[in-house]
Amino acid sequence: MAKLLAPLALIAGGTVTWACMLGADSAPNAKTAPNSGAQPRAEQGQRAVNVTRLYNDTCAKCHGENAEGGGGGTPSLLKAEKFEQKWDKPFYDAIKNGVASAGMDAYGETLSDKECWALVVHIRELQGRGLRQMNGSPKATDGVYKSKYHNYRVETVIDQGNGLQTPWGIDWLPDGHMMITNRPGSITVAKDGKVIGTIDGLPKSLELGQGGMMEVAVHPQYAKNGWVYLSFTDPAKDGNRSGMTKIVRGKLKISGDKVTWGSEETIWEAPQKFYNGSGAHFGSRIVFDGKGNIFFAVGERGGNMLAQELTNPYGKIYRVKEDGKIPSDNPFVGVTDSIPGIWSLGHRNQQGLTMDAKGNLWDTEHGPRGGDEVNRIQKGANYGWPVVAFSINYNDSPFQTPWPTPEQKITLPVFRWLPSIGASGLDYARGKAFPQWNGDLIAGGLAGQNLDRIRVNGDSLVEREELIHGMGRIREVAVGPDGFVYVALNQPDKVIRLVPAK
Ligand code: HEC
Ligand SMILES: [Ca+2]
Repeated sequence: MAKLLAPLALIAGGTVTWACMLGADSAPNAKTAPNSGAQPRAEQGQRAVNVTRLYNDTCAKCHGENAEGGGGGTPSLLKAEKFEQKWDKPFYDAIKNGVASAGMDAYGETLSDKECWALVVHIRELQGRGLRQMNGSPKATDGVYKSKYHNYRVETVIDQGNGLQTPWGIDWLPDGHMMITNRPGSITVAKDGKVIGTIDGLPKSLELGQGGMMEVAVHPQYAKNGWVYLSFTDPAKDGNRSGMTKIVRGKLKISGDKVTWGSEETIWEAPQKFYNGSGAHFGSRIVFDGKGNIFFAVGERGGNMLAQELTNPYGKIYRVKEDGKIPSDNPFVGVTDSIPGIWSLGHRNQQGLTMDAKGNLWDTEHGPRGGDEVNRIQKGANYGWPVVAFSINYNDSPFQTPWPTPEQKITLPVFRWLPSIGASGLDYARGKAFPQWNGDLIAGGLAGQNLDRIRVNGDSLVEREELIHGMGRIREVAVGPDGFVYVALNQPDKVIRLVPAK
């Protein structure tokens, strides 16, 4: 035990807090905090432990620098089974309490809970990398991918070079027109796989970091009412380079190849004081519940703890009527000073939102480093950011532990990606194309470049399967009227789809 402690003491003595490093003058202050970007800081006075160093100094002699094991006969952790999320807690407990029978010490007295959890995150990152190297990506034989229930081909729908620029959202009109939003501010319209042009007269949006023109959502009764909903980064009125997520609806006039936007109505916007210059976390998907309401997501805009404040619009999922009015049975209506549209809180950057055929609302959201989440969204629930999280800080220092106390009343994700994939588009399988996937969530990852099928029963993960990997950053997943799975890629900017194969 004493031998193992030596490197730890060194780390503790050799680190400094943010405040020391920056000097008193430039220490983070309240004025800059909400705009300071995505990275949560180590708390003041907390040892800023570097997790990689901690692992290499303390654990690698037995577990190996890449979790490959070997030291004193320690088994490898690079096994698919040990990568499953059900091992989160047992891994954490092993580090905290030791494994006496195996000769592994308990670290719970010398390391904080956050440090013990950060070591699990580090092991997950090593496993993610190691298993990918060993197992590679899903591969096609003669163009056909074989998966557990269905075989499929990947087809290009709109290739690069056709005007797509960081495509963000996809939806279809009943007559087959396909609309694809481009983050810089336009919407591409295609018919039968051919681009016919872009929509004229759209609201002005601001491409600000991760924000810009984002979601397009066609009303389920479009044939009757003609409404199309958009979310985008609305530029601030003062002309500064700052913005905030805004939701509008409007109607399209289509004559030949000319499509024009008009009859615009604002459905939701925040007061100007909440517009900021951060390029982080706009959220922004829009979902219809079929009962006259829409749900939409607004990210935490770099505001961290503000995601917990009911008086602040950041980091929330909203429910409003289709015309923007507030349903009287929303959970925080009448709670002093709270924003009445709020449906759930404690979100970070929800870039995936869908309501399945049973009426369950699902989101996917980004953790910082590790801990991207799939949540089942319930009325009034708190999803924890930044109080509990599966992640660590981008700078390799510990952040939080994932498990709340009962008093905190925080709802845990049903699934978390560790390491992060940059969770983005989300939809659920339906229709005749892939019947044995029906009801399963299909989720995409930006940095992870992965498309996952996720089956959940109630709040438990049943299975997860990777369908494609490494074709580009996946920003949007949309199951088409044909039941095919459409995917908007970024780098290269194109739209592909999964179609059934024998
Ligand atoms: C003296 C060697 C040794 C050191 C040092 C050591 N471990 Fe272990 N550890 C083991 C052995 C052996 C096991 C048991 C493996 C098994 O039963 O499959 C184990 C089990 C574990 C497990 C549970 C694995 C499982 O398959 O359930 C985790 C997680 C773990 N160690 C993490 C760590 C971390 C993190 C550190 C550093 C803080 C550390 N260990 C330090 C030898 C060591
Ligand atoms: Ca959460």
